[in-house]
Amino acid sequence: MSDTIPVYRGLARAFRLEDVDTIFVLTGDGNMHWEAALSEDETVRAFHVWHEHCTVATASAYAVASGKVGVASVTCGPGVTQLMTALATAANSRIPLVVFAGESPINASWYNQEIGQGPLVEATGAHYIAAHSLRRMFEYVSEAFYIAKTERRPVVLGIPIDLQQVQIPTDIKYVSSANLIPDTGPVMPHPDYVNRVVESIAQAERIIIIAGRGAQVSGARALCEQLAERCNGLLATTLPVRGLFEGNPRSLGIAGGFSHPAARQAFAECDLVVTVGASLTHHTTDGGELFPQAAVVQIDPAPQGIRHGQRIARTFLRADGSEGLSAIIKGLGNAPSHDRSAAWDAVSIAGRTRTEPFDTMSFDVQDGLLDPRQLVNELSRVMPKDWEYVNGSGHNGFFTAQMQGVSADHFTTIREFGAIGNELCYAIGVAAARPDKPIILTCGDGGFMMHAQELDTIRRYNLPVLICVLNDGAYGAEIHKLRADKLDDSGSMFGRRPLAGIAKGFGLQGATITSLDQIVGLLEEFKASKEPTLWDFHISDQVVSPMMRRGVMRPK
Ligand SMILES: Cc1ncc(C[n+]2csc(CCOP(=O)(O)OP(=O)(O)O)c2C)c(N)n1
Ligand SMILES: [Mg+2]
Repeated sequence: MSDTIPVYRGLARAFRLEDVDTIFVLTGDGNMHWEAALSEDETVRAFHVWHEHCTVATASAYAVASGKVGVASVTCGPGVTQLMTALATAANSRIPLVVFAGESPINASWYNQEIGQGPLVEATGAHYIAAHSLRRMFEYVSEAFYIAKTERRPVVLGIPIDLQQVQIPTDIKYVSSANLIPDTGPVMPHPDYVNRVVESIAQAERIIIIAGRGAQVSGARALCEQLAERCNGLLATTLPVRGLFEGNPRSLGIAGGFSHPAARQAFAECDLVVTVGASLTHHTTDGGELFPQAAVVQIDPAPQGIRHGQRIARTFLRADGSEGLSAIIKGLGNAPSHDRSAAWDAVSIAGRTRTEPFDTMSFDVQDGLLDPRQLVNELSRVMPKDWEYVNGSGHNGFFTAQMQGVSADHFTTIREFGAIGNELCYAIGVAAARPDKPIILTCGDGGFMMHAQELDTIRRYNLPVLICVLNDGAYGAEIHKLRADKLDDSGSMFGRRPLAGIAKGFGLQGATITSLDQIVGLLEEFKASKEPTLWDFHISDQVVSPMMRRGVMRPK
């Protein structure tokens, strides 16, 4: 046995020591040796995709669904330039990722794929490590994982192709990122600041608690519910953790542009919003218009005064969600709080979000086409709620986010950079993270077509994905804006392509659905086979979502 190994083998070993068992790859000269060495380990699953964008997009959804660091890999130069949209999305969404990328040979006088990778990557909000020192080679890996985990952002490791081949001694001492991250426990609240929040709550009559991803991660769901119960309050969530309070009679659903009309009314009337692990983005506050009357308290381990250009709160409690809420509930004491039953009938307001339609506007739906609102109601009625739901972007995303009965534990959406085209990738990433569950992907025809080649990846790995395309024959979000501005929409109207046939061409099952009556029978077939399947729902392009009607889906 040789007492030296090439650097790429040492790097593969370092990634294993970072507990990496799933990678999303497109190979080239810059990463193929590392990938092959890593894949020799039978516990490692490599998903090979058709486009580099999809390595990072799939790894992003995998990271969100698994709670681990997502790992993607591409070759240098053109492999890296293809990543810009997916890296910017991951950076905006605060997703921890490590991308193993090659770099052009450091000793070459010329290399045809050379480009300044660092500035490109950094411009997306991701971090770039130019791994040029042999002595530091393995420290770069632990540093990459350290930054990905502690700063919650993507890190691209650029390792020159020729350095990857240099022989090094086998006895590498690798210190993993897990050993470097300070173990300080949850952020505990300061008692003076707990008292301030207790006072704010004591003075308020109509309180709504908004929980975000931070609340979910810190396990604060039950404490949010306890606080709402205690002060006759209501509960809402950000879009990414939609369904966190599923089944709770005080749940209003989503806070923001996607809110139900009854929830909007409650927000307009409330006098205090308490956020838990939610940064109050432009979406969640509906551009600052959702709760103009309310005082805002933010409970977060890293509170922010300004988010997306808006002042979001005046009272802050720096704390982990669970620790903060426990202290507040304790501070409120055992004595009954003042009677807020006359302030509002919270439970019946919340009930209206489930019993009343989310939109009643009438539109001329052409014969043979579906109204997306009725489609969503039917899907809510018949689809199993313990499957995994992945929600896509575009105009359709408003409708599908209104589905009832799906808990946050089974729901994934990544929309922060507003890019379409990731839908199939997100379904693949979630399928990789939750291999025992069928995945229901809802998406638009435009986003689907942008990376339709990944149908083959779904087929090749035999992933139990049911793709539900809400096919309006258009880049729908665009046509509604063009029509509102009285401009020609034909450049965004492609017509309904034969998507079921396209899916069949890739070896999936496919069906065109023009009547809601078809769904139950087709669902039985999918349940029996769990074969990758595409349902092409022909929906009307005439139904305009309330959010679009309010002009929210366009820059202001
Ligand atoms: C990468 C990217 N290109 C263009 C856009 C602009 N855009 C936003 S929504 C949309 C249409 C999406 O069409 P589809 O997926 O069919 O969904 P629909 O709006 O029709 O429901 C487009 C082109 C974008 N957000 N991202
Ligand atoms: Mg469309």
